[in-house]
Amino acid sequence: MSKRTLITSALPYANGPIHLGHLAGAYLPADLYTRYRRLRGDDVIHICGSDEHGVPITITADKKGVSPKQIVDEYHERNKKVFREFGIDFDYYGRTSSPVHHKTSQAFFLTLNEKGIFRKKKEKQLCDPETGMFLPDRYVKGTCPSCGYEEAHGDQCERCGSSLSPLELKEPRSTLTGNKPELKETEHWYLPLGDLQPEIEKWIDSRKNWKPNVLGQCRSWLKEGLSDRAVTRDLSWGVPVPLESARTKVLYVWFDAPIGYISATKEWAEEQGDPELWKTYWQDDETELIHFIGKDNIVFHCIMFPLMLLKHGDYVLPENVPANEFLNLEGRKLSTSKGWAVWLEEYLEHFEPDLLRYVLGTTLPETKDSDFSWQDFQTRVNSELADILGNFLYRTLSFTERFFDGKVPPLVNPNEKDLRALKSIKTSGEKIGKAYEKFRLREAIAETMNLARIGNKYFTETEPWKTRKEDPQSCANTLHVSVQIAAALSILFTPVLPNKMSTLRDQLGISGEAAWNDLDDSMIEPGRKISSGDILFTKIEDDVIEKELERLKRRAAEAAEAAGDSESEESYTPLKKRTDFNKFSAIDLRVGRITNAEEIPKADKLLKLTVDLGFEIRTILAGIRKQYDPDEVIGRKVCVVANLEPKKMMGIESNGMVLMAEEQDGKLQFLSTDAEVGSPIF
Ligand code: B3M
Ligand code: ZN
Repeated sequence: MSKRTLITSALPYANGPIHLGHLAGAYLPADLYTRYRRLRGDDVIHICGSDEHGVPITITADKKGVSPKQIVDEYHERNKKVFREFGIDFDYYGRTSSPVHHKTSQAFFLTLNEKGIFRKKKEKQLCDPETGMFLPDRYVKGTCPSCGYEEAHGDQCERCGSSLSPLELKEPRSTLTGNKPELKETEHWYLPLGDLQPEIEKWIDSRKNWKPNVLGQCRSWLKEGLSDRAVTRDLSWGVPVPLESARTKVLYVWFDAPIGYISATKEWAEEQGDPELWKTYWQDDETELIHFIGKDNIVFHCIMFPLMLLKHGDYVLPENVPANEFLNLEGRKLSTSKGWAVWLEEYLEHFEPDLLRYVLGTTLPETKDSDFSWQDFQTRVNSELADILGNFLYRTLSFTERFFDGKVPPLVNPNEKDLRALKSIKTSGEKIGKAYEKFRLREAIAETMNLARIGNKYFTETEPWKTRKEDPQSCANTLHVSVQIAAALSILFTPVLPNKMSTLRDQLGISGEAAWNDLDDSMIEPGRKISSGDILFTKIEDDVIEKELERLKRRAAEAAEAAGDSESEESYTPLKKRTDFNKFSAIDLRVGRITNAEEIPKADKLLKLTVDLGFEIRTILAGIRKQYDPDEVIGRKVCVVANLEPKKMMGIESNGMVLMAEEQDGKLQFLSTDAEVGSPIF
């Protein structure tokens, strides 16, 4: 294990408020992980800050008719504040407009320049014919050359994640005027990614324990071949290029922003009264650098920034980049311009931070896109936080208070059940720790809740309300064991529910910060006075959730009206990446008829279908039970994927797949046909 860990979270653009998508992508996972490592007593710092440069900022400023500085000043403060209120525990929250950052990124550029890394190229660039302005990055939109998405930005396609340059876009248009851009000559400094590809490829191949979604993305870009990237821009907002010959140019925002991690660490060290301290985090090989980001930032953190660091030579490279996929909201892609988002400031007006930390933590888009819904929020708060964790803690504490004078009873002659419950503290702790280490945060949280579930079940099964009279020692043992589990939870849940666990620790009379090393099955000595205090989690009523849904829908409708469209096109599932005809025709689709359908015990989503394909009879499992009764589907003609590898589910081998169409509201419809059973579909 390395000596120290430097954790960074993507620097959010200071051009708008923080919403749930930001939190799920980078900040909450980074915070959970950091808090876990702190619990373990590791030397770890968590660095973040505002990204205050680049076209996203100037476009917002243009739209609002104010200066870029006014925009970043406002959102830097707001975002810093809301992160703090939500409990995102940064050691330092910097900003890229700071003098330290300007100096640091300019020095970085000069080092690479002096080492001869850049290639200077005179090239024709897109320019708006009406305003005469060059159109870098998001000043142009057009069709993505990789996936065909028509709304791709000049620097990146948000659908397939490809990093682009404006000249690569098909059918480009200026976002300033909508005009077709013209070409005008200008000179820029390029990072020659094409030539450097073998170096980065070698480095990526040497990475261990990276998430498959991250490695997969990197490998697919490398396979396509990297193209050179300009690191300078013809703009007036940004870090000035520190060269006489480039007086009117600034650094590309994706060149300076990641260096912001270094600048912010310098400022943090300054604040610690030890200005050189940043060097141990950035220049000592025993530092482990971990970048938490959303998937749209992978190319910059896994290819471009590591290459910059490598070529500079003075810095450590990232150990891991556990990027997350995207969070959808109520089944739709999140979109701030379409009003389809939940902003953190707004959330905090109505609910406590810990509730969202838990619910979002259990639905993080770790391996694939995931969905946040208010209904799910309510269900998880009510049936997990309140009914399991809250109920267990409240029963334990109030029972001890009422019947044992608030004093934790001793454990005498424990039985099998008592010992098993006590043992689960250690086994849970191990599982939870392992999951955190592997960045499997959802699993870590689920395992933590599982310990509360074990405690709650133990309490119910040992029936202390009965044994209180019949067998007082057994009742005392139940309370002793339950209190120990509660104490363990006060440590294990700290990363997720820092505020609630601090209250719980007060109730249990535990002083000092939670520490993993204290985790034990006898943390609370017999005789210790505890107090039940307030109920930690209360249930959320239906009307509260309805209000949130209404607010969301109202805002989306307002945004649609303002934009002049009655139906937002992004309410449809975005199109997948293009595929070639050969891949498509490798799939054998056939017409089939469902001849029998039955439910499968314990599988509440599946129906077991018998499907006649004409030439053979198949058993196929379909995830439609929630919407269809067996009787409704028998006799239907359906489209079947007939050459899929068989797959075993619930002990039954499923041999094919029945195609379904999913409507906007999640309703599944069969694809029906009049064709004869057995007919191929193409
Ligand atoms: N500001 C993009 C984003 O907010 C960018 C991240 C910079 S990290 C160095 O998604
Ligand atoms: Zn694309």
